[in-house]
Amino acid sequence: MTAAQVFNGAVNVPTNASNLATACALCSHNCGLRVDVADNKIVEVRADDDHPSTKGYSCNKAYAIANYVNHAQRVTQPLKKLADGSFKAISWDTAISEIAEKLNHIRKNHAPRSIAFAGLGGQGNHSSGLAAIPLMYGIGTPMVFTALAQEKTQHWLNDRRMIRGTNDIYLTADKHHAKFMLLLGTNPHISNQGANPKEALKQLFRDSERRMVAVDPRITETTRLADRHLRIKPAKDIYLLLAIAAVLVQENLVDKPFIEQHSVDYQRLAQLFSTVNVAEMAQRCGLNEEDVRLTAREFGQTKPACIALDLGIEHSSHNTLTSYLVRVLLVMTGNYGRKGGNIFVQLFGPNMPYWSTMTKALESSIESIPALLPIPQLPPAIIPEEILSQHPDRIRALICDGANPIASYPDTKRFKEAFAQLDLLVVIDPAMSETAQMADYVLPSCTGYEKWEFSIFPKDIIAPQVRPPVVNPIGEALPEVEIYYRLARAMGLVGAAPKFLHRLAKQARKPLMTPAYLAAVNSYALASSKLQGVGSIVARSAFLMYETLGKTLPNPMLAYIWLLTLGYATTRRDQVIRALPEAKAMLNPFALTEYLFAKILANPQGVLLGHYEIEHNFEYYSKHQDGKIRLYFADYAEDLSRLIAQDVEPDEKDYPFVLNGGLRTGFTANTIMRDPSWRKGRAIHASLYMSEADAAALNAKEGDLVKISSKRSSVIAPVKVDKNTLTGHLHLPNILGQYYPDPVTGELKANGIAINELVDLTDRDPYTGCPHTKRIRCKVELVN
Ligand SMILES: Nc1nc2c(c(=O)[nH]1)N[C@H]1C(S)=C(S)[C@@H](COP(=O)(O)OP(=O)(O)OC[C@H]3O[C@@H](n4cnc5c(=O)[nH]c(N)nc54)[C@H](O)[C@@H]3O)O[C@H]1N2
Ligand SMILES: Nc1nc2c(c(=O)[nH]1)N[C@H]1C(S)=C(S)[C@@H](COP(=O)(O)OP(=O)(O)OC[C@H]3O[C@@H](n4cnc5c(=O)[nH]c(N)nc54)[C@H](O)[C@@H]3O)O[C@H]1N2
Ligand code: SF4
Ligand SMILES: [Mo]
Repeated sequence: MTAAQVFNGAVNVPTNASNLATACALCSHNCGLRVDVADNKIVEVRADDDHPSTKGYSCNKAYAIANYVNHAQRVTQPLKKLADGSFKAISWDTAISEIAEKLNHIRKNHAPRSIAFAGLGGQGNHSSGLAAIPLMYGIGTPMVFTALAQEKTQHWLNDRRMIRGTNDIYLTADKHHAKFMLLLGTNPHISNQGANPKEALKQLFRDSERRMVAVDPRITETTRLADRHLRIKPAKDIYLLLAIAAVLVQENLVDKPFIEQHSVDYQRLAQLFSTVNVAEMAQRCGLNEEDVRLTAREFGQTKPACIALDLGIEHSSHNTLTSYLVRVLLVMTGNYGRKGGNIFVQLFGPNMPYWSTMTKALESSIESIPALLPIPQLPPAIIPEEILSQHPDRIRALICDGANPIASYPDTKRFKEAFAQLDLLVVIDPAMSETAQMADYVLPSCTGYEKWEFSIFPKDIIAPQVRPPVVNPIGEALPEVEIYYRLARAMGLVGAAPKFLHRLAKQARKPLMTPAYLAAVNSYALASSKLQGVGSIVARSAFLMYETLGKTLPNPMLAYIWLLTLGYATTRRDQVIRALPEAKAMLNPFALTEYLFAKILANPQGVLLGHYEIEHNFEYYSKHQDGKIRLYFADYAEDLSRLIAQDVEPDEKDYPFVLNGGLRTGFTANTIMRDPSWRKGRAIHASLYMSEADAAALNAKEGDLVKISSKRSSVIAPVKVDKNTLTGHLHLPNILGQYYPDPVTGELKANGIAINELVDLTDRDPYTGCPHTKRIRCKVELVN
């Protein structure tokens, strides 16, 4: 059967061209780039001065983007696994119809929620979500798992609790305006997290009036720029935050007017903090009490002050509580939602409604949390138990797109066991990843340089970059949005759009006609919906727009971008006017939509479309009627009291080391790069960083092989004697367990260390299910 299609995948870009605007998709900074192309390959890469936010910045990794596109493991045709475990190339039509039939079978004979989605990893290619989420809505399943949900959802949970924060916002340190910055568990100098962090750090360093305190067990490129470096014992940050809160209360350093005007229930918290023994907390952290007190005083007395934190905290102990305490400290000092303190930034798109209901997973007590998507997300750590569950609605089919769970989700063995029990595993990926190798079907996606793409990470300004492809796709690769459309059609979730919608679509961008088109799409979606529920109508509308409006645009994917622009223009007009005063005259929101959309299309290097409200920032995003910040939550207070009373995670004699299982270095990019040769010519990268004292105690020299064992498993790595590493602490770079063919023998060879074999998926945050990849307890032995 021929599958319905909108787009055949051909983008027809010139095979030789220069100075094409694009973006780096190797980390969340998404630097604007210019590339030259010869013979359909990226041959030159330069940072783009015209990118509205990154303004000519890039790091060394940008020059390696061509290695992400061209390598020996590209999937060029849809593949189906045969009984003997080998893969056979099949046509798109066969792949789509077989997968659709299997999904429908599971949906009808079991439950919609037996179908799950895992993905939206990667760092700069997020267009797939624009159609994957409608497909999940159409199927009627809430089972969506993403890397983000195991990294940042604690923040959304706390923003929900404190200000009814919605899933399009994210609290971030305003590094550029802060006079004092407390940095916890992040190395922005290398990871490039936040808006132009290197520039911000440099400015802070040079200005004698501004100070920075970095909290990190390791001496890093960032801590070297700090005025004070607190070399905290790994995973003890919660006690440092408690100590700072205690000093603020006990020494009366809080911003009373801010607290009284903007929050409720502070007194109950103050009472709790007044009982904290600062000296004891400092001791638990392995820090000098005076340094802790000085830090707290500086933080309390310097305004504005911000707190930056990242994965060193987010994948470590008590990460929901650390995220909460950071917010409490910001409120206590009047730096919450204030310029130079921490401010909320947001996605390009509509002002989202507050989502009051959350879905509970079947086996674990984890609830899905709305985060950066118009659908709640669940943490990957619970996938295996949700597959292996005895519940009749357990997960039976998984669509995995833009993620490599076998390498990057916690507890590899449990993932392999669980995946073996699936009725259907579909992987959509440009590369034959470790997960793709386990799949029943592998569908070749274009890379982020072969399709229209956009990246979603919020920046310091609202400046979407929607980038056209710079090279033609390899083989039969398709963009994900087209794959999902075809699946939706083949599953019968949506039918072909009627002629009148196509006719109206041609006029849809004329402001006077936009409402007519939108109304027609929605009412047709409603009327033709055989299925129940709002989700199926949303799904139908999305796919109908892709088909109808999409056909009128340079690429059908742009229909989704138009929809985002419409949402943004109609609900965030004030932000537009702050950046583009000329927009004031455009009173018709559909005229404004068209104005902004035309700008997006005309500026593939990215375009400024809005400025945030930073003076009354949290008020702008608060959805509480009274606008007040909620500070006290009984469950958190109970947990904190327990932690104040004792260190709940004492050292373990049999596993004396704490391993940071995923240090960012200048040569890591999660599992996006397949061919390890982009790191060639330099030292061994996937090695175990160990202090001189620990190496000496083990009698290990640089390059010696050691066995690292956790309660779950063991891995082998060469030693790197690192004078920057704290004794008792270990680091492995986040070069995860990937296997790439040897250029001579063709045999698959390990190119990193399978760190997630060591991680126990039950060792996770009780509120959000975030794993503890930064706090892996282990022992180390020399391999002879
Ligand atoms: N032990 C340990 N585990 C970790 C971490 C750690 O530090 N330590 N870090 C965690 C963090 S913070 C993150 S963000 C996650 C990331 O983990 P994942 O969510 O797995 O994301 P990536 O590693 O970026 O995987 C990207 C996959 O997408 C594919 N891909 C690339 N481009 C495209 C595209 O355009 N379309 C599609 N469909 N696929 C594409 C790649 O080939 C690759 O297979 O890893 C987490 N896992
Ligand atoms: N070069 C590069 N950049 C990247 C990525 C990449 O793969 N490579 N990945 C991107 C992604 S997905 C993410 S999520 C970010 C992560 O970005 P970051 O969080 O900035 O980077 P990490 O190296 O994971 O960890 C930061 C610091 O945490 C410290 N740390 C470890 N344990 C503890 C602890 O218990 N307490 C404290 N206070 N500090 C601790 C480490 O020593 C390290 O210096 O990076 C992004 N940028
Ligand atoms: S890896 Fe990150 S910081 Fe480096 S060029 Fe790419 S997006 Fe920019
Ligand atoms: Mo991440």
